[in-house]
Amino acid sequence: LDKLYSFMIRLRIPGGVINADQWLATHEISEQYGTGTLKITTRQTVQLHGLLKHQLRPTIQAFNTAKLDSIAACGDVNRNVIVSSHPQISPIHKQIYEYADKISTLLLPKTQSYYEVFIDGEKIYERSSEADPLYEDRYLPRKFKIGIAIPPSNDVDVFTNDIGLIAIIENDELKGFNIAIGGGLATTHGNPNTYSRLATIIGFTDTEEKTLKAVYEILTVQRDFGNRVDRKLSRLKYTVDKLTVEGFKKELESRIGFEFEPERAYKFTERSDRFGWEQNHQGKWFYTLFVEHGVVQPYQKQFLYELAQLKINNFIFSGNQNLILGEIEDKNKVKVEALLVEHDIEKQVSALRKNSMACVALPTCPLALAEAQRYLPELVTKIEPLLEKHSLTNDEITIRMTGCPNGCGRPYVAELGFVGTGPEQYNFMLGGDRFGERLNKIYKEKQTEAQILEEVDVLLGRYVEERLDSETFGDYTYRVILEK
Ligand code: SRM
Ligand code: SF4
Repeated sequence: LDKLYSFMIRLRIPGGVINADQWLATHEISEQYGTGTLKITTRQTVQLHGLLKHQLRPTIQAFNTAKLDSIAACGDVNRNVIVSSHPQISPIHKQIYEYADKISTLLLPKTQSYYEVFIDGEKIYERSSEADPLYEDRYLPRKFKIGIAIPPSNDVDVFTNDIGLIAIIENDELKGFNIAIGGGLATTHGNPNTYSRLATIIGFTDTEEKTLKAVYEILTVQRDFGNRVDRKLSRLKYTVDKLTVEGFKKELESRIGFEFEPERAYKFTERSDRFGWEQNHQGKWFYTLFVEHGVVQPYQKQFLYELAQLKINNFIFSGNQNLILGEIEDKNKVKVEALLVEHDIEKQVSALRKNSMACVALPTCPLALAEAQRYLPELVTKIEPLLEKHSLTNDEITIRMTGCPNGCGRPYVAELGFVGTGPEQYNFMLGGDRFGERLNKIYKEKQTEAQILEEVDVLLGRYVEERLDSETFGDYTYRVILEK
């Protein structure tokens, strides 16, 4: 008898877009194997939990048949590449979105073991012939993440990625990308050498060739200079600080053979998803569905299954753990609307809840010290009356929670951040801005629910009294509360 191992599978979906057939396959696979729950992650993909060891192969094979895979969704390699998810943001969204796929493919490990182990068991290459010029024989020192933002939206929290690309668009034409390096969020309680860091822009590239080359070589610098002794200090952010930004850039430019142009101007003015109906420049419709912390509820799952059967839209996962029903022709909108009504999908949700994010945490995450996705909905319910009391119900304050300091729900760039320290206790973080351009800081340590609610009440009251014109909650707490 073997132990009853249970696994989680996370798909690699660059840019987070799948078609209706792939949704149907994912639905059916989740019904057949695992817990039945589909969980949308903060990096535009889905996870299935609770797969038993003997279910792994058939699950991965079924995904493979649907042209979906989980290669490099975990491990010391480049992870799922994310890109601003709302195609209606820009008429050239598709062009930029394609970079996610190109970058993901460029940085895939060359090993064929995945197919050997999970798909047909056939040895495709001799190991010696599996040359991998990028990862060589040692992979990267640590996981690696890339995000592409399409201003004005920073829904991917671009500066929290190891590499952040910011699309520079002028007159609906893609001019190139500002390239930022060294973002990363995780800290470790009690280890002062660990820290969150927002990526630093090092310059601009104007062609696809130059952009891809720069991205590729940033990984080779990290491969060659990254810390391979202490995994707590091995992300790119520490390598950048060790070499200094200028030193890193110099090493990079010597590898790419050209110098970066100065960064170009851009502006982020939004980060949350655009819920409900929106239309793009071609008249196609997009409907953004709120999925609290990415956990697709049974009634939503049934709705999505029936919708997918009509094959009139695609499915786009957002970096905020929500789902966009995309590319709907005008003539088909009414069919989607009918299903939305039939399944009672459209619920009244407060602005705070819509802007909330939580990581998986308990019971499946082995690193969790406290609850997150199972508890944040309850905490938000308790904060909502306080918002009403201070006439802030429609204020789009961001609130994020994680069960430990690894930061999977990106709480360090929220206006209200809660980072688990132990059962029912959280570090209370304040001062992040609304659009993900400033880290927050610890305001109070190890807070219980009662303490959190008391503090939030006072802070909201003071905010209403003392804010400057159109000052956001995050900017106010940064200016007034953290200053002191
Ligand atoms: Fe994460 C580890 C879940 C996004 C930083 N993360 C984990 C593991 C795999 C726990 C483990 O190692 O055993 C979690 C699985 C829990 C479970 O039961 O499913 C887990 N991370 C998640 C997801 C599912 C959270 C969610 O609720 O959406 C996100 C999956 C993203 C994806 O699709 O690839 C997720 N993780 C993030 C993010 C946010 C992001 O990337 O935008 C971060 C912070 C950003 C960063 O990387 O700095 C993040 N996860 C970590 C870390 C700390 C890494 C570090 O630099 O030290 C770990 C632990 C580790 O790697 O050792 C971790
Ligand atoms: Fe697990 Fe911590 Fe990530 Fe939450 S932040 S999913 S508790 S590793």
